[in-house]
Amino acid sequence: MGIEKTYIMLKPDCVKRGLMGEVISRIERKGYKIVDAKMMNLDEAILKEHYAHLADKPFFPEIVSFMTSGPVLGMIVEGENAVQGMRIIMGVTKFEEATAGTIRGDFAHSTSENLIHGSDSLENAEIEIKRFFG
Ligand code: IDP
Repeated sequence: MGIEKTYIMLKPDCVKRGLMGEVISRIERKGYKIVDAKMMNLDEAILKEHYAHLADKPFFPEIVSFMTSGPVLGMIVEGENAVQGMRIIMGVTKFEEATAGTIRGDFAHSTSENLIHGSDSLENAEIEIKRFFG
C-alpha cells in the first residue's frame, strides 16, 4: 500500500462509444489523479509485448485486431493503493462476471471489448508505464 502509480488504458471501444469522460470521471471521483495521458495508435509489436502472457491463446489475433482498430488513451493514474484499487473499480475480465457498479460490469458486453486495461501488480505497473510513456 501507499501512494502508487498504475498504467490505465482506455481501449478503442471506450473511445468509439464516447465513454472516456464517464470512465475518467469514475477514476477522479475515487480520488485518483491522472498524472499523464496520451492518445495513441498501437501496433502489433507493442501488443505482442504487452499481451505476451496471452500470445498462445486462440483469441490473440482478435485482441490485436481489436486493439489496433482505433486510438486508445494511455494514462498514468496515481493514488493510495492505486494498482489494486483500479482493478476493483474496473471489474473482472469476463464481462458476464463483472459486478454492477464496476466499469466493465456497467458498460462491457464482450470479454475482448471490455473498455479498460489496468496493471495487475505494482511490478507490471512499472514495466507498463515504461513501455507506454518511456
Ligand atoms: P485483464 O485485462 O482483466 O487484466 P487479461 O487476462 O490480462 O485480463 O486479458 C487481457 C485482455 O485480453 C482482456 O482485457 C480482454 O480484452 C482479452 N481477453 C482475455 N480473455 C479473453 C477471452 O477469453 N476471449 C477474448 N478476449 C479475451
